[in-house]
Amino acid sequence: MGYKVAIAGATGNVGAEMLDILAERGFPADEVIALASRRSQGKEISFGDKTLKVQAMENFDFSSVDICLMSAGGSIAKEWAPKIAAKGCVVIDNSSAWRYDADVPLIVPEVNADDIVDFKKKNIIANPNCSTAQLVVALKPIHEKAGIKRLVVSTYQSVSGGGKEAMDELFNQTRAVFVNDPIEPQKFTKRIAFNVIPHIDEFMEDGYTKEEWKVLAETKKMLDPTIKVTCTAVRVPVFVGHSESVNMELENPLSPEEAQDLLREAPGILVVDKREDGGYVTPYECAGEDATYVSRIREDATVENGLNMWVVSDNLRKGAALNTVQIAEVLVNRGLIKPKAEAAA
Ligand code: 2RA
Repeated sequence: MGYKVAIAGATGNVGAEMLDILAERGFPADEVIALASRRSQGKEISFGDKTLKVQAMENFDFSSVDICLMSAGGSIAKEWAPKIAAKGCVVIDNSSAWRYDADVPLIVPEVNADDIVDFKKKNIIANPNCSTAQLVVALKPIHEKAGIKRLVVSTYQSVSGGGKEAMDELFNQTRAVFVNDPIEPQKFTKRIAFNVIPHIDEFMEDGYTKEEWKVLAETKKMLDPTIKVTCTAVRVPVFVGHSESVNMELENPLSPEEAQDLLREAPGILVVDKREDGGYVTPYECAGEDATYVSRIREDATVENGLNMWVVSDNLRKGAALNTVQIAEVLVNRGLIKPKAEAAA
């Protein structure tokens, strides 16, 4: 007997990827329910070779649902996750609403799958921000072997991280440049076509943005609170795929060759690092892929035990939908939840 799974926010970028990934990976679901706001009620969306009719989340009874994969934004998650969890349905939420709650595990299965047991405290599990998910996958083997003391991260984030409207804005502005139409930024604060913007999410008092703070807070929660982290998060005119320049100061020496070998053995990582023209990855090549790609591994000789690398992944997949489904797989494969229908039979 399989699980009953609901997707809350099924009509968004990430919701659609969640449905695709559940189907691709053959998640053991007997029933998958697509939920969204009342506005989208009745809309049809595809799930594998089936078509699902979107239902309104407001009217939906979660009592018989085992797992809710949620990508509906922070304020909806804040209000709805506890209500859904109270019905005995485990919520795996993709927003930032629950990530920093001490009673909610923040999980990347390749990094800290064992922390998942804490889900019992609130019946909620948080999925990290896209830029942190791929980062910690690449950092974990290095931290285990050589101990990371300090990190300097610069992100190059695609517009899909800002949702469908942000993708449309890049498309429309790019077109406008060629046909000489006026460009008026809407979702972005400045023109994004043929430009880069050093600003993602809101500004905080210390001058950092919330996106940059998330990289700090989430890396510390999942990997090690003693690591010092600083970050600059930048939006770039790429549709899908976040890239990151990562500078590390390690406790112990680790040569680039040793780092390559470690990363090659680590789960979820593909190393493409040929030190020649084109011997590295770009986001365009990683869109639609599941792996976290690592290139340009090299020594930083300006500090003791310094190392640099370039990390790229599909932000809608490993950065969001894939990681959420992988968390659900950990719950199932470790026998942490049983289908409610099985208990009732
Ligand atoms: C972004 N990090 O790229 C966000 C999405 N979670 O805007």
